[in-house]
Amino acid sequence: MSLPESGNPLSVTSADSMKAEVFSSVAAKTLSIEEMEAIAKRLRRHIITMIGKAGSGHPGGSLSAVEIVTALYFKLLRHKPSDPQWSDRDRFILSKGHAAPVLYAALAECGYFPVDELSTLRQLDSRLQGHTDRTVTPGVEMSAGTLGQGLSFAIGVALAGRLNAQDYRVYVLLGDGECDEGQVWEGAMAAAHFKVDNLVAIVDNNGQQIDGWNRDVMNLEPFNKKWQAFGWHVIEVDGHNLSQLIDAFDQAKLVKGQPTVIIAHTIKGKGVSFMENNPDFHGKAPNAAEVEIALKELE
Ligand SMILES: Cc1ncc(C[n+]2csc(CCOP(=O)(O)OP(=O)(O)O)c2C)c(N)n1
Repeated sequence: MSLPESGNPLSVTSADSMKAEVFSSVAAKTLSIEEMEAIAKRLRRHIITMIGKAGSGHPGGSLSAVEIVTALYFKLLRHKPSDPQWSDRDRFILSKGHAAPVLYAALAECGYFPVDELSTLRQLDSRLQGHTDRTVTPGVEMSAGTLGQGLSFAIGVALAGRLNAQDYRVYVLLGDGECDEGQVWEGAMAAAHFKVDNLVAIVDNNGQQIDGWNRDVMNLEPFNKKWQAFGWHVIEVDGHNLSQLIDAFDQAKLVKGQPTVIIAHTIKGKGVSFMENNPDFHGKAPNAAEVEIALKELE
């Protein structure tokens, strides 16, 4: 399948919306790793461009999550961009709401709203605010920004699916720094207690948070063992390796009676040399010259 340079790889020109839906899901399932890598690169370009234009935002933690979000939206999730509220959709919940740009980039590329709209990031009256707002943005499941809440929210959504006998799955993306929040561990206990096996948490384990390295701010190790001790099935992957991510998501589907967490080892600022592992770009926009260099690196 050949992908257009920009625009919606999953969109079709047919006027028949039913056909379009079928095409969307089939096309997403059949994308090759190379095609998904091309999408990942496009998401990175969108992130840099929109944050650069806005003059504020969070590039580091958006760039580290690109492959995680790509694997979900372009391979794993059962969703209908033309019907964001479709009741049987799989749910993706971005708990680290400051990484909104990576979600907006994926939603636009899937066709939830026009790619051009990405340039309105953080403007007054835009549907794309700095932190996610489920009341205005098609495809956004949770209003976030206050760290620590997404796992609890996701457990509620997953339990609702169970109560309603729906077979959708729930994916929630947490930051590793976010795991300093006590509410994350209350949620972890509850999810295991209630055997919420339609829930997968992914931790974007980029090693850093707002003030620098986690090991200096609040040591999380032994992270894997903590999740295990709380009753979770734990998988560790290279969070920039799409094949490993897809395998992990597939493996999680087979786990019964307990929730799964995927600890995705990533690099903050991945893909842009001067942003990689650089806490300065946690919450700072690149200036015009930096945008130019970054886009050159992402050609
Ligand atoms: C409850 C709460 N406390 C503090 C903040 C400010 N804040 C925004 S991002 C961030 C660091 C988050 O680190 P991490 O979860 O590792 O995100 P990433 O490094 O992936 O961007 C902090 C402390 C917040 N948004 N919410």
